[in-house]
Amino acid sequence: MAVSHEDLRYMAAAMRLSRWHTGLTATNPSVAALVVRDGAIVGRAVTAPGGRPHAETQALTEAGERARGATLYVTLEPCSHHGKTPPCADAIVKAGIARVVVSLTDPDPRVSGRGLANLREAGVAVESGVMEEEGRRVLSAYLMRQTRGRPQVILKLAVSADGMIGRRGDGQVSITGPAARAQVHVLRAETDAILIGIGTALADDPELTCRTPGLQARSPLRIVLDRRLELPPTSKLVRTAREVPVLLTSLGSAADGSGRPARRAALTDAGVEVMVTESLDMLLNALAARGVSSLLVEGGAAVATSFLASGLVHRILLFEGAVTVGADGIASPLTRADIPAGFRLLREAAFGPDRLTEYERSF
Ligand code: AOF
Ligand code: ZN
Repeated sequence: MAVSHEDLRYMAAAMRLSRWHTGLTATNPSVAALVVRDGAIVGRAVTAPGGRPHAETQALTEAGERARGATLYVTLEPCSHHGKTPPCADAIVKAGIARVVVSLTDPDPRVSGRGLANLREAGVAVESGVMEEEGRRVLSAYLMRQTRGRPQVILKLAVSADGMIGRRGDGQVSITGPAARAQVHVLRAETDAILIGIGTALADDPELTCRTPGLQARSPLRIVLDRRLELPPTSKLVRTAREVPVLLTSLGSAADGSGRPARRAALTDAGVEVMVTESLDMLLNALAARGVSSLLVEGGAAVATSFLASGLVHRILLFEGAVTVGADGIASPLTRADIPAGFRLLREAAFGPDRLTEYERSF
């Protein structure tokens, strides 16, 4: 059976639903499933927080007997492996689903086409590749970790009208207003980890948590590039390390970080994890290995420059504020006029007086 207009409509609905748990399902992607029978949705679900149960089994439970003969829409190939839960493909067959419409096949080596093959063998009609481009975007972080062994890197910059990202010295300056800041908090909730340099940590004493009402439980792992372990034990990051994890990474020579045992001990006693890696590449590999699929890079200029220079950035979010910083400003490593080659415009949006331009690079 060919893909109908109705199939596209339900798959689009499933894509929207899947975003609901982005950032909440740990190493598992946030997948959505809809059971549709006689033009009505009789079961709908998204991968549960923490990653289990999977979307399909929950949607089938909701549908109950109505699943018999129905169509299941799912954003990722149903799993075929006995992991922490039994295979979704088996549950689909058992529930009597007649047709399964899928966007992407699952690159997890335990699945990788076997979910679809098992369904077909059991006599279920399968349509895959439906809205595949949108599916790739929605699941881009998971795909990056599974296929490249690295998290998807999102670089966020807030640039003033005169091209600055901050002010030298003590004078703090707010480049964007409350609406843009709220958007950044939502972004933090959707990403698995957030990274800043020690310069920004010392200058701003940020908390880097998600403080949007209702989303606080989604704060990401907080990472500071801190070669000499300079983050003060009195900083907000260290003081909250037991509630939301903090990872200090000492890049480059192992000597600096590990050569300061007293500092290291004070930090680890406060619940901070210290990791020595030789390069950004190795840091990203280590993060992916522990299940981090997306990394938000938030500052400052030196960190942004080194990520851009090493070609590790997949998405750029450029917030442009209406304020002017002036001569003592810190110039942004990037403005709309010099977005690196290979990035294409994804969307533009306004947040109060501020403007967001988002770019992505394909890999
Ligand atoms: C599905 N439906 O909703 C999701 C799936 O550790 P486990 O056993 O939970 O397996 C994790 C893998 O399951 C993950 O790598 C991915 O292949 C798949 N995710 N599969 O059928 C879902 N979230
Ligand atoms: Zn499953």
